Amino acid sequence: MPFSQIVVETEPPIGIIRLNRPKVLNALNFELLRELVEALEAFDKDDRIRATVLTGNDDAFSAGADIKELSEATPVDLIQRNQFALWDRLKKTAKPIVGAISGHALGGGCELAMNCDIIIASETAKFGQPEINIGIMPGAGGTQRLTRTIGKFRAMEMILTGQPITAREAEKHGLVNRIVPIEAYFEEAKKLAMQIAQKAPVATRLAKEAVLKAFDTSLQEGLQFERRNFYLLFSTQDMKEGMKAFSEKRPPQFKGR
Ligand code: CO8
Repeated sequence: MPFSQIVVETEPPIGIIRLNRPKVLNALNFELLRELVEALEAFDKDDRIRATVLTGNDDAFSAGADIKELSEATPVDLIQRNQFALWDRLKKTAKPIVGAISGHALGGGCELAMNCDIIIASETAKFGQPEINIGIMPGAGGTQRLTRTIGKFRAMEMILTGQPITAREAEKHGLVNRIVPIEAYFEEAKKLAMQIAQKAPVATRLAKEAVLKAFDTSLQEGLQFERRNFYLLFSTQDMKEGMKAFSEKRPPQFKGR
């Protein structure tokens, strides 16, 4: 599949997607988002791939929506382009995504980071929702995901002042899993993706789905959802294999069946 705004690599069992518009700090234009969603959907269908690392470059994960593309847009343009349909598809990615984030993660870039399942940040990473500085507000989930992740008061300050936070602050407030030196963040993310990729694929998928449910259901509904997924795993060959391997004191051979 030819891509012009991202670089896609496979190192089975992991896939790697790099945002690749370095001259504009990986600003998210429509084309980039479309390619990103297509690449993630292709990985979801590819049995060789079990987890993805999503990254930018050392200076920028992404500085947000492409302001040049947005500046002339009318509400009708936005509706016709239907960019949000791409964000909805992104949200449905089934396999785990580990974000390897360095430099700017701003606006839509911060929102994209929050669509990852785990975030490894370099010590230079900066997270922010600066939309207010250009007369708009977060539009791809920032007001909701940031608030649920770091709490109302911190989210309110970031969104109303537009002031970014450092990697250290992000770590302290639970917006990233951990910070590593800039030379190591990508490798660390790959290592983590590789670790996840060794697990039973169906269990991984259903567990991710159940954790994400916690964002938009009541506890009771979430628990029911979790239980259904739990039951479902007892119909997989991998469940039998995992438990047999434990008894036989050997590593399991998961097949994704
Ligand atoms: N869009 C387009 N171009 C950008 C963007 C962007 N978001 N960010 C940086 N660039 C470009 C600059 O224009 C510049 O290009 P050129 O060299 O041609 O002038 C190049 O990247 C380098 O940028 P700077 O010279 O500004 O680099 P600095 O190191 O001086 O500053 C900053 C870095 C602080 C990151 C600065 O570039 C900046 O403030 N960027 C804008 C950040 C921002 O406001 N992001 C939010 C955008 S709005 C948004 O994300 C809404 C999401 C809603 C999603 C729903 C979509 C429908």
